[in-house]
Amino acid sequence: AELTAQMMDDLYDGLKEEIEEATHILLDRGWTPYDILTKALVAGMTIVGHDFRDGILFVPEVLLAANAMKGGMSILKPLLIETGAPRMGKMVIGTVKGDIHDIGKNLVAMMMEGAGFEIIDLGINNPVEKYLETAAAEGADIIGMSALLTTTMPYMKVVIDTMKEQGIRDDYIVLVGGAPLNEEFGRAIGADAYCRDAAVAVETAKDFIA
Ligand code: B1M
Repeated sequence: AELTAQMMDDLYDGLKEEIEEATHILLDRGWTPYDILTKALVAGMTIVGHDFRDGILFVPEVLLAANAMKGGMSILKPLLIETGAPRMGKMVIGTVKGDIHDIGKNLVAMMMEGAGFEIIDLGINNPVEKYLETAAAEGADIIGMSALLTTTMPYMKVVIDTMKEQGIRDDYIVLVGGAPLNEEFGRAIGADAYCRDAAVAVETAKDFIA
């Protein structure tokens, strides 16, 4: 518990090497990758988010914190994705146009991969064409969209409406997520489901594929 508190402080201060070191220590102590992610890294980023909102932290500091978080995530990634899980299906995932937040999306991609899904990660700032062309070319089962800004989340509806116009809406399971979204928004834009976090995304995807 002391070490996780220290990690939250180090994340806040953007200390990447310290985060990496502590991640290794917790693994050595037998922590699961998922617990390290949620109880140390995501918990720490939540505090950063509050102080960012309140004008105590600014973009440069938050970038450093994000960079430190990614350091920890890159250690956990191989552990999360190496499973004997049977192949479940294919998902194209990306952050929507105008939005460059990618930590949550990366986490979802990692956990989905660990659960046996094949992931095509489109990265950030994706226009509708990118989602739809890739999904068609790859024969994807699921399209996943992430948005962290209230100004970019409406773009998810643009993607779904375009799918309807092209008559391909029902060819894919559409899952959406990101901090400013909620269940009601997901329903309103015509997504198949809103996923609160990465674990819910995995469970939801499994339910739809089964
Ligand atoms: Co930004 N930012 N940011 N930011 N940033 C937020 C989102 C904000 C809430 C901060 C705040 O004010 N409290 C605020 C948005 C306010 C609003 O829209 N109402 C905000 C703002 C304003 C901005 C800028 C506009 C700031 C500026 O320039 N003035 C700017 C926008 C740039 C742009 O995108 N065009 C900006 C920039 C940045 C940084 C670059 C500095 C950095 C991003 C670095 C990066 O991602 N590589 C950053 C960060 C780090 C944040 C906060 C602090 C943390 C986000 C994060 O990584 N969380 C964030 C505060 C917050 O969210 N409370 C904030 C950890 C992550 C694990 O959680 O992403 O929620 P999350 O993902 C979760 C779930 O949401 C879900 O599962 C994940 C794992 O459990 N999920 C999905 C997410 N995507 C999913 C997709 C799915 C399923 C589930 O698909 C199926």
